[in-house]
Amino acid sequence: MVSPNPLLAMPGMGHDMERVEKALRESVRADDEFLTEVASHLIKAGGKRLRPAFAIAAAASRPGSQTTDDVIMGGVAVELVHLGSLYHDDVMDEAEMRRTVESVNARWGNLRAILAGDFLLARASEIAAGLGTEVAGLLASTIGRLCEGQVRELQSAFQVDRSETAYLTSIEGKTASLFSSACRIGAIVGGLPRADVDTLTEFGRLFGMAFQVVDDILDVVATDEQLGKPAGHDLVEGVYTLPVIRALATDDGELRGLLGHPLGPGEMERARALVRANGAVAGSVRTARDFAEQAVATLAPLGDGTATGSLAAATLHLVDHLPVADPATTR
Ligand code: GRG
Repeated sequence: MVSPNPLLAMPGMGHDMERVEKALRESVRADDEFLTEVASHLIKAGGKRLRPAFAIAAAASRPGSQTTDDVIMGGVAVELVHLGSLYHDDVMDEAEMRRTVESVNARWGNLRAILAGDFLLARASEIAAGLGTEVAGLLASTIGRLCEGQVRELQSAFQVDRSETAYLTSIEGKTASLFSSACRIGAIVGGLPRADVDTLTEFGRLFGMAFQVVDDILDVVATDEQLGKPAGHDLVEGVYTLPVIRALATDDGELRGLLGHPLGPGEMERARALVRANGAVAGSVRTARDFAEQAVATLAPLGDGTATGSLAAATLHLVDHLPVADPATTR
């Protein structure tokens, strides 16, 4: 979904993001021209670059700070892990589109997509090692958490009795952990006091939870054009996310009858319509808003500087611009 990210309005962020862009492209250059092309494919395709923006904003929470080259490289390392996970995720899902362009696996096949994804992770690790032992260890454990979250999701595929707890544990690993680490790495490299490092780590986790719940709501309510990839993809893959889990809990039997196995022609749209009609979407928006509000509240000990304000604005922007009715207005 295309909507301006308030973090980009933070003073100096436009310039910092240009530095990120340049460093990202340089970081994936290989001796082999073909590998460079495959590894650059999704970088050239765009993306919101949210994770580097969070690393930069976290570092800027220290009053009077400048964005050092190390902070930029911290953001680049996190974005490379994100990219590597997208390369591997698209192989698992046999996805054809990503960031509005042909996916790497669709263009060059699974073997090359996996190897190029590995290459991105290797470059991320090399950069992190240059930023110190703590950052290197943190990035490595975060890659592990992404894998754990993704495996949990795979293990519960097509399970109509997937619990909300199982869902929340999975998204904490596959998505929230990387936002949390983006903020933590920015704060560590930016030289913030330990208490602030921990505050920003928890902020990033809560933001990441809100972010994934919103992403999962959009899969049910948004159009292909709004998403830049086919909507309803989670239902097709048997990934039953928060709105679906909640719709199943109050379903008269039709949705449960459709799910639990691969969908036939037309069934995905029927399942999406049933979830949208159920009230589960409004409840999921409420949950996303709760995570977002908790994230903003977490920032309180940092005071009301520009960077902190931008982090809070970016968080509320996430839940204030959904193409669905917000139950917050009817509380
Ligand atoms: C090899 C690191 C690694 C992981 C393997 C495949 C896997 C385990 C994890 C997948 C994790 C995953 C794809 C989670 C979804 C995260 C998500 C919501 C991605 C979309 O993020 P945006 O909207 O994308 O920020 P852009 O394109 O804007 O960067």
